[in-house]
Amino acid sequence: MKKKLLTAIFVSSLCGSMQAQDAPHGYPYSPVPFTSVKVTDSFWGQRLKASREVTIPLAFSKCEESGRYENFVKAAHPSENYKVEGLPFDDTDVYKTIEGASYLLQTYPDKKLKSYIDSVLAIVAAAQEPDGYLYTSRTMNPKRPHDWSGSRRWEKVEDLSHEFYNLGHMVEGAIAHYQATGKRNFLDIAIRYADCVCREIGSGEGQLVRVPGHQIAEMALAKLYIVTGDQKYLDEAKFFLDQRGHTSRRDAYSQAHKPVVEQDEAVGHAVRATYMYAGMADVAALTGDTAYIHAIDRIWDNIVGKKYYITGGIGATANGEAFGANYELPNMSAYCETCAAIGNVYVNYRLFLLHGESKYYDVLERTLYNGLISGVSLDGGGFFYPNPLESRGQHQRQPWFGCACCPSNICRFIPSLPGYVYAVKDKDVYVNLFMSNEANLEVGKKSVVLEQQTRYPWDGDVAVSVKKNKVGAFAMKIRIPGWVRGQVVPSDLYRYSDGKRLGYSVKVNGQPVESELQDGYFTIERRWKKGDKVEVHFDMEPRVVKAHAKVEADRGRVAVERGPLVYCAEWPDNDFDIMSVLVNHRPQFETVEKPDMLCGLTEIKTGAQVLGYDAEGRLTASDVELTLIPYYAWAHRGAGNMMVWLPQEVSATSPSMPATLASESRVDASHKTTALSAINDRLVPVDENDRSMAYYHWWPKKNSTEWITYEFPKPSKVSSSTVYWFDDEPWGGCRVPQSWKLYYKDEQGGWTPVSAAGTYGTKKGMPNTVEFTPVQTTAMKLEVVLPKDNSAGVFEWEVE
Ligand code: FUB
Ligand code: ZN
Repeated sequence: MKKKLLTAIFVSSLCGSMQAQDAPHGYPYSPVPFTSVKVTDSFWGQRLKASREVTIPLAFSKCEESGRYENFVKAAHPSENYKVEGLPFDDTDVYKTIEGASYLLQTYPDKKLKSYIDSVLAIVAAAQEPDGYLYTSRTMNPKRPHDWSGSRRWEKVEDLSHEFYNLGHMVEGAIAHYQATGKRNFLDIAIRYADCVCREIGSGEGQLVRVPGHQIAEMALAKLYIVTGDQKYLDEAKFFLDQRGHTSRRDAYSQAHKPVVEQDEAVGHAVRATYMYAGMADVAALTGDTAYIHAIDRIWDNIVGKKYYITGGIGATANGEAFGANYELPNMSAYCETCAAIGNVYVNYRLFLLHGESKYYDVLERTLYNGLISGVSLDGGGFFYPNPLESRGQHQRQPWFGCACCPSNICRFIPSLPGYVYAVKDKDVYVNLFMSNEANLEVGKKSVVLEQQTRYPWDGDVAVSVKKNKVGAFAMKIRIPGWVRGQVVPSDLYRYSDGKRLGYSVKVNGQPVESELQDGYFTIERRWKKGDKVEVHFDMEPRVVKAHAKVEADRGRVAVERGPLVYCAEWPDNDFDIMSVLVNHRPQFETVEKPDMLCGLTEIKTGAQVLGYDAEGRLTASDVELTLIPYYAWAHRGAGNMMVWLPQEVSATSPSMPATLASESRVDASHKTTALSAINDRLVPVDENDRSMAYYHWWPKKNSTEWITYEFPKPSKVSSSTVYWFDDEPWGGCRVPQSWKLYYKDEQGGWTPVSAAGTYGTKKGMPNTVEFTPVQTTAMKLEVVLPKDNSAGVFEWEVE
């Protein structure tokens, strides 16, 4: 029997349009949907505007121009002639962009956008197979589907096919669209695909037992259960969780090394992991299964205690886009995928909804203001996939990627942000985030309208006024952030090292009030009247942070924060090499408001020294004023150096090295990227396993002959050259080359091979030196034959 859809009022998308007290989501603390919160803030208003005016239109146009729509058209008319290209989850970028656009529609009705989405959905619907299966990477050419898809449905779903991942994003997008428009054209497609999966996957007779290779279907199916009331979707979500670790897939990369309820460490692919933890929270809330909750509590402790960047990023390593070992938090090579930051927000939000403690919002806020929004440029049109904490200029935001998971996740996350500001439990109203807004809340089934005014994160004054109150007495619970309470994160991973104590105060109608903090909240319980005003003041000063001694990458270094923002040093603000800086042991700070810079920000200035060498090679130190900007604002003014963890001990600095022939040369290469500067930056790995240095690579090219050239500043005599090869086995696509060779520019301007004395070595991450008969020349060429099945890369190429 077809179930009747629950009306929109009962529908929760956890930030969808459910009204608080209906709580079919099962969480003890109820979300306040983003549709109830009108953001009037300048900081977040700017981001929301950029999302509406740039990010989402851009993503739609990229879906169109990159052939993602075309894939659906092809699937509607399959042919053995189609070569299935791209990635088998390209369909999800379409779903995710529709999801973001649907959130916009709820706040900004737009007929044109609505009908554009309808036209896309018509194409999507036509691609669906009669039994509901919708996966263009197979349907367009079932005989020769995508390489990652397997020859039959679900054959590689635990590996790389992403069939369930596509389902998950489809369902999320479809629910958002249904809630925004009341139309079922997307929801029905998603229900048909979900039904197909529920029919074919399970423990019943004739069904296959499979779990998602990439999680998200767990969260999505739980939501589909809430929307439809159909128990089978919740059962399927639970089945996916409970079978994990029991099928043939049993590795840490996909969090299948143990049954989920036995896990206690965050491991493997960080996006997959966070989506799974969020799904566990949703299913736990709906089923009351506390074993899931105990597991995610343990995993959360592990993340915030050992695997969490100061910027709120997670997933330390590019190897498998994954969590690293405990305390493995490198800076330059930090992966910190934007999607993982979004996943981390999902997890912490849900843990708050389960436990009601402010520490989850402390983590959420840190991620949100730093490592998440760094993932999108201020104008909304450029994206980071990894969000490193240090750069030599090799990282720049891009308008789109072949693998576009991050931009399309930004599409759906930013418009949903207003839904994270408040929560309600019975007659308690939680003020969790600080941004100017007007919110229409349901408290004890009655309406309460609050207005929040603040310049946060630039200052710590927040005013909350009661505009309407039909409920009478209720408790307003204001989160006192960890950064005010002297706690960088809810663990000993980071600590303030400046000995300062910040304070806060709260007034009601101008009168100071006191409260013992409960779970991190300041509670004001009273019979509120229209016009009542709460004024909260948080002291906001620059703070110095040190990392746990076990975090090797941060030893001898400090980070600077102010309020919820982490700061960094970036090249355009400092006319010296910031990589050679040494921060004073007792730094004094000055803050400077820059209303016209990068959408308006507050800079921090502090005294420091830069270290270098004089002509005779003696160490020199000069006094400088170091300027810091918020981390999220970096990489908006061209390519160059950036650093979050600033050396404070001499052992951590890298004094500017004397120039070398290579560093003074003009570099060119067969594959032009912003990483070219890594080739002659004078930084080499410490050993074969050190991947923390910047590198240049030719990926995804393979089995071809590539080159790099140095054009010297003046004719020079050279007789030796050293290459440090980059190799990211087993996960990455680069290996040491098949072979390589050196050439010099001869007098006729041609390339002549050098007369090498020894062999051209290919040890990874180690010096491979070739001596040759000296030549007087203006340029050198490094010719590289890439491995047959992989690409190659270099950390450094030296010439002497
Ligand atoms: O596999 C789908 C998405 O692509 C993942 O979430 C990202 O990490 C990227 O690998
Ligand atoms: Zn991503």
